[in-house]
Amino acid sequence: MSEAGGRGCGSPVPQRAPWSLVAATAAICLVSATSVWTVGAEPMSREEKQKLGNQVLEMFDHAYGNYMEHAYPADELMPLTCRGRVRGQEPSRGDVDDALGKFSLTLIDSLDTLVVLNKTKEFEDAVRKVLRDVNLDNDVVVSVFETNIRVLGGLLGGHSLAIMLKEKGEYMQWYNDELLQMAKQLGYKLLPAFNTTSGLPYPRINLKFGIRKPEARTGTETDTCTACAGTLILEFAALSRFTGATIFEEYARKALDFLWEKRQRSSNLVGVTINIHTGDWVRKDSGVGAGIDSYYEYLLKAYVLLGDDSFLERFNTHYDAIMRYISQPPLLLDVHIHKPMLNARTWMDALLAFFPGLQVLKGDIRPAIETHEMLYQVIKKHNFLPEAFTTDFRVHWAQHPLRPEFAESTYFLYKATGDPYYLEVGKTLIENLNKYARVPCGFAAMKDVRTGSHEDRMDSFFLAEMFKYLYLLFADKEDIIFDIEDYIFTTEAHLLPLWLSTTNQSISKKNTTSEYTELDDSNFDWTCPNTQILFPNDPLYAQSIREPLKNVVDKSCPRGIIRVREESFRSGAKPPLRARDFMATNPEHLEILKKMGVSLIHLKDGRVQLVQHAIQAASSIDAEDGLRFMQEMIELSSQQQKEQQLPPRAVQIVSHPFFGRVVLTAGPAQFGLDLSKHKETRGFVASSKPYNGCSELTNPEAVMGKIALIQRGQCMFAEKARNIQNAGAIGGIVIDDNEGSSSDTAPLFQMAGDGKDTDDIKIPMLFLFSKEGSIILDAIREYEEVEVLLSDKAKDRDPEMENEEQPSSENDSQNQSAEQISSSSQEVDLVDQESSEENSLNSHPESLSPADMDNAASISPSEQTSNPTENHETANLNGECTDLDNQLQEQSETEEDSNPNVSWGKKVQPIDSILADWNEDIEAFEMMEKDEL
Ligand code: DMJ
Repeated sequence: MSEAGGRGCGSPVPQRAPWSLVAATAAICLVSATSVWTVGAEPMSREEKQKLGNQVLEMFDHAYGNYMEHAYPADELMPLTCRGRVRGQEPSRGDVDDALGKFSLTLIDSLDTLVVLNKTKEFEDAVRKVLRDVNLDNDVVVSVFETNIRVLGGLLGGHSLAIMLKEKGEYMQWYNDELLQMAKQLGYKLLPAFNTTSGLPYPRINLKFGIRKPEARTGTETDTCTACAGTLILEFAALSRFTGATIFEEYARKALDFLWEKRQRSSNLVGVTINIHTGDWVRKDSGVGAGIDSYYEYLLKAYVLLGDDSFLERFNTHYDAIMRYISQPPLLLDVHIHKPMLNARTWMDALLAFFPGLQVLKGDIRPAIETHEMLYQVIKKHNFLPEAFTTDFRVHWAQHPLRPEFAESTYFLYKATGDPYYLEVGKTLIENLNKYARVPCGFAAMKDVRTGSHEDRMDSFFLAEMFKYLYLLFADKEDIIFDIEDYIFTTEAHLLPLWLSTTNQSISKKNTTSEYTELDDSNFDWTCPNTQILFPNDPLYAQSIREPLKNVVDKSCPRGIIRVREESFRSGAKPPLRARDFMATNPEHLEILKKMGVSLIHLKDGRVQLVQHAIQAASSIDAEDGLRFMQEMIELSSQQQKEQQLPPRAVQIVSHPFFGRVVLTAGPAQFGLDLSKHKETRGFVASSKPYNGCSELTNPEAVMGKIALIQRGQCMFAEKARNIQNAGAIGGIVIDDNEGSSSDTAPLFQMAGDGKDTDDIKIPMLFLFSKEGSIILDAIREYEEVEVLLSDKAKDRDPEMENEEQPSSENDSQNQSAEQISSSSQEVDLVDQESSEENSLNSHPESLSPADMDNAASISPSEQTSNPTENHETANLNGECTDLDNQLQEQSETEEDSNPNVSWGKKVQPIDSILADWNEDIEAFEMMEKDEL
C-alpha cells in the first residue's frame, strides 16, 4: 500500500471514508513511524535482530516439529508426555476442550505462520496434508467461536497466502482454491448456530449433526459471551467475499447489530455474557479482557477490512466509554455496565494484554505505552503474565498457557514507535520461553508461574500467534516474502488481504450517521496514528511515558494507582475505604464501615460475618462505597484463601535428558520437612517395596539416600512416610493410585497427618496425581537413573543443560525428536508395569480401602457467593502498604532463586510468614469483635 493513496495520516476520518483509503491508511499507520526513532534507547543492530529472528525460527521448528512428529493428526501436542491430545481419550478439561474438533487444529492454525516465517516448502507440504487428512464432519461438539477464529481463520489465512504464492509463480502452482472450499464447507457447518431469534449464535455446535438433531448433544445453551458472538465478522465477511456467498457476512453482521442494540445505553458498555434468546445481559460486568476482548477488536478491524463507517462509529463509541470508565492508566479494570464508576473486580486478566495493540491501531498511543509497560513489569516479576493478577500485581490465577497477546501488543507498539526498547522486550519473551517453558518435546504451558511447574498442554494459538508476532518484531521488510502491510491480522493472527474490501461488496453499508450523535468529531481524529502528532519533535516520547511507571509493580505503593471516584476528590473529601486498607483495630475504619451500612456479626463458630444493609448507610454514595467494599472483601478473602490453602510444590526432573526442564505440580504434606521453609531436597528416585509403603520396606538398600516413590492407598500418608524414612529415604513422592488423575482436572490437596503427633517425620513428602507420577515412572523405565528436586518453586535449569540444549540446526532438532520417540514408546510398558504392581498391592491386602485410609485435607478454593451479605468473612484485615511492600520484597527475593546467577541453595519463604500475619490479624479482629458486641 502506498501512502499516496491515502489522505494525510492523522486528519479526521471522513464520515463515509472510501474503503481503499481506510485500508491504505491503516496499513500506513503501522509502518510509518519506524523510521522516526533517532535517539534514545540503544538501537539494536541488524545482526542482533537477525540472530533473534533465527532463534524464533528454531523455536518454531521445535514446537511445530514435535507436534508433527508426535501428535499429528491429533489436534494438539501434549509436550510433557510427548503425544497427541485426542478429545475423549484424555480426561475432560471442560470448555477448553471445545476448541478440539478432531480436525488437526494445530496444523490448520499454523498454516500462514509457515509462510510468514519463510517456510514455503513446509507450507506447501502442510496444505497437502490438510487437504488429504482433515475431516470437518466429525461427531464432535465444538465452540463456534474457537472453530471460527482458529479453523475457519486458519483455512482462510492459508488460502490468502496460497494464492499470493501462486501468483508469484514459484510455489503452490497446483493450488486450486481447495482450502477455500474447505473453509466454505466449514462455514456452512457453522451457520445453523445462528438459528436464534436474536441472531446471536449458539456457543457450541456439533460438526456432524448441527444444533437441532437429537444426536447433536447441544443446542440447550441459553447464554454466550460477547466476544463469542461478536468475533465472526472478519472470517465470515472474508468467506463471503472470497466465494461470493453473501450469507456468511450477513449472519455475522446481524449478530453484531444485535449486540450494538443491546449495549447499555447510558454507559455504552457491554456485559460479559448475554442471553442468546432474550438479549438480556447475564453478566453485567464489563472490561476489555476475557469474554469481551475481540468484540471490540473486530469492530475496528471490520472497519479497516470492509470500509464500513458504522463499525468505526460503534468502535469509537465503545472506546470512549472504555477510556472513560475502564481505563485507569496503567490499569484496565472491569466495571458494572449500569454503574460504570463502580469497579467490578480488583484484578485483571491476561487476555487484556492485546488491548495496547488495538490502541495502536486506533492511534491512541499514550495509554497503550502505559498499559504495556505495566504488563511488562508483571512479566518481569513472574516470568510470564499470570492468567489473572491483582491491582497490586500479585498473582490471582497462576496459570499461563503461553498466550500471545503481550507479544502482539509489543509488535504493534514497536511498529508505531520504532523504539528499540520493544525489541528488548521481545528478547526477554524469547529468553523466558526457552528458559521456563521449553521441554524436550515442545513448549509446555505454565501450570503455576510461581512454582514454574508445567501443564501437559501446548495450545494451537501458540503457533498461530506467538511465533508470528515474535518473528515479525525482529524482521525487516526484506525478511518476509510478501508485504505484510497488505493484510490485516484476525484475532488469531491469521492474515486476510485488504483487497477483500472491494471484492463482492454486495452488502450495503449502513448510513448510520444519525445513530451516532453522542461523540463529537474529536473522537475520530485519532483513528489513524500520525507520528507527527504522536511524537511531536520528540523521539523520546514513548520513553517519557514509560519512565514514571518504571517502578509501578515493584517499588511503589500500589494503592495509589487505583482510581477513586470523582466525588472523592471533591473539596478534599477522603477516598472511600478499600477492603485491603481496612484495619479492624482502626476506630476510624469502623466508623466508616458503619457509615457505609456495614455491620459486623460474630458467628457462633468463631467466624466473623460482614453484612451490608444499604438502607442503613448514611447516604447513597456511602451505600455504593459499602457495596464496593463488600465486593472487594469477598475477592480479597477468596484470593487469600487460595494463597493460604494452596501452596503448591514442584517436582523437577533434573537428570538427563530433562535437566530441570520438566516441572510437575505437587501437593504438599501437613507433616515432614516443610519445603517452603527449608532448602529443597534433591536425590535419585527409587520405587519402594511394597509399592504402597504400608509396611516395613523389603528393599531398604534401594531407597537408602534416595527419594522413595510410593503409591497412594491402603494406609495413611504418615505411615508411608515413616516406613520410607525408616528405610533411609531422604524424601518421598506419593503417586495417586487413581489411574488417569491429573492436576489439570483435580484440585490439589495437602496430605494430612494421621491425627497423632507427626513430629517424628523429618523428610519432605509430596503428592503427585497419576499422570504426573507416570512421567517420573516413565523416565525411570527409559533412563533408569532419574534425579529429582523437591521444592516450593522450580529452580533454574541445570547449567549443564546450557551446553547440550538449544539445537542450532534442524538436524540437532531432529536428533532430539528421535530421542523423544523412544521415550514416548515406553508408555504401553508403563501401564503393564503399573498393573503388575497393582497385583503386588493386592497380595498385601489391608483392612480399609484406600479412600478410607487416605486422610486428604481438600484445599480446593472455597465457594464464593455472589451475595456479599452471605459471605462469611475471615479475611486478611491488614492491607497496609508497608506490609504489601514487605510481601513484594519477599516475593522478589524468592524470585531471585530463579535467577541463573543465584545459587540453587538460596531460599526465601514468604507464604508461612504471610499466613502467620493473617492469623494474627484474624485473631485480633475476632477479639475486637467480642469486645464490641
Ligand atoms: C487466541 O485464541 C485469540 O487471540 C483469542 O481472541 C483470545 N486469545 C487466544 C490466545 O490467548
